Amino acid sequence: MPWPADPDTEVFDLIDQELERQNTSLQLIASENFTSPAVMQATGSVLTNKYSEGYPGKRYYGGNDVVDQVEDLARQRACSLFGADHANVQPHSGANANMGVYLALLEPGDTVLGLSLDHGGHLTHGSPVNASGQLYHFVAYGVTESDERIDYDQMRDLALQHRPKLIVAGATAYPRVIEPEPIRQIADEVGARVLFDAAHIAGLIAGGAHPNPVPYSDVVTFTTHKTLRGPRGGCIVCTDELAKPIDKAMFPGFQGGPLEHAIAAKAVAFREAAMPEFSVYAHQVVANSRALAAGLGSEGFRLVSGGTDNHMSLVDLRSFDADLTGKDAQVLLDRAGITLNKNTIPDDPRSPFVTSGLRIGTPAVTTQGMAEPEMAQVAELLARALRHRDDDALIAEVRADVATLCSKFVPYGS
Ligand code: DSN
Repeated sequence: MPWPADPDTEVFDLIDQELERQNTSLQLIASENFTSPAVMQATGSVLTNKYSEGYPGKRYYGGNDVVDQVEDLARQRACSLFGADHANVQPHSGANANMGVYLALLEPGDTVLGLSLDHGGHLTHGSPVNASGQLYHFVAYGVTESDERIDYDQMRDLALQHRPKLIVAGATAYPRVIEPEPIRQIADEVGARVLFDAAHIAGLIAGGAHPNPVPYSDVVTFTTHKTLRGPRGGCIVCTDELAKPIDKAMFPGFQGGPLEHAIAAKAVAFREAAMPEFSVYAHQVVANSRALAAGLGSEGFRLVSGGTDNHMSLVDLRSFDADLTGKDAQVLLDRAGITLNKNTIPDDPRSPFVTSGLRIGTPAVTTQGMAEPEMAQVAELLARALRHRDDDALIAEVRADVATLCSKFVPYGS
């Protein structure tokens, strides 16, 4: 039975449209990036055809000699990149990686500390609408009111009060360095384990631009598609002691067959991230983020915590325009060719669907070669669009200027 000869124009026309969108507009979503052609080649490879439930050397299906080598390579490269004892490269996503860790380390009802969602934490760090918050007793720590940075004193107080089995570090909307050492100290004081969710900053860690949490953590989870610039997926690295329970939790505990095409692409990305050029990239992501934050500050936006140490800024729109919500700003900026996401700011008076803030990231624009001068332009374009949001002609003008800027830095040119 041959495959259809006629091209599926419905789907492939849409993919062409998405390519055009990515090539001609600004991608400022902090959790997105432009992955390499080699990563995409592996993702689109014949490995997608293979069932390989289990782990290298212990599969439930035949024909896995090659797949075993692929997965071993990915595991070795992940360990070497982050200086870890053991890696599990099978999580389909960061959320799955976190849930796999909980399954390995916790019993339902166990107490866990995690960063509050509205202070920058993640759904899987105990949100009541997520399985993590429904299965385990999460207690939230937050950022200080004064400087909007993680409140390690509060974390310690809560740890002493609640005696958690696990402390979850890491964030999805936090623009500062997260120090792994004080978290380890607090955990040791109360006999807790540490899970560091490095989803956002994995690439900054790999490139040496942020401290490596591996020596201070029992387990580190991350996604491979954000600053790390690999395929969409997750990964867990851990101590030798936890290798068996973590592997057992991911499969057969939580997931079925691994996506070996994605695992091959993760291996490709780990190799790329170990290269000296990637360190230059990671440092430039931060330099660009600082330049963008400075530009946004000059345009009248208040930056949560006063600035950034990583790949993102969290912008409080109220200083720019008290009536402008994150929701409206996101929709308007989409029209101007500037893609980003609305985000709550600490203690946001508006709901997570409306928000008073925007999250703005530099991983993708840095990959396409933009540097500090372009970040100043991006800040100006963004402010201009929001300032003239009722003027269609001016929005169209910003859209044209965005396209001109992007035409000098086309990520996927011919
Ligand atoms: N959706 C991811 C992010 O944008 O941060 C987190 O899961």
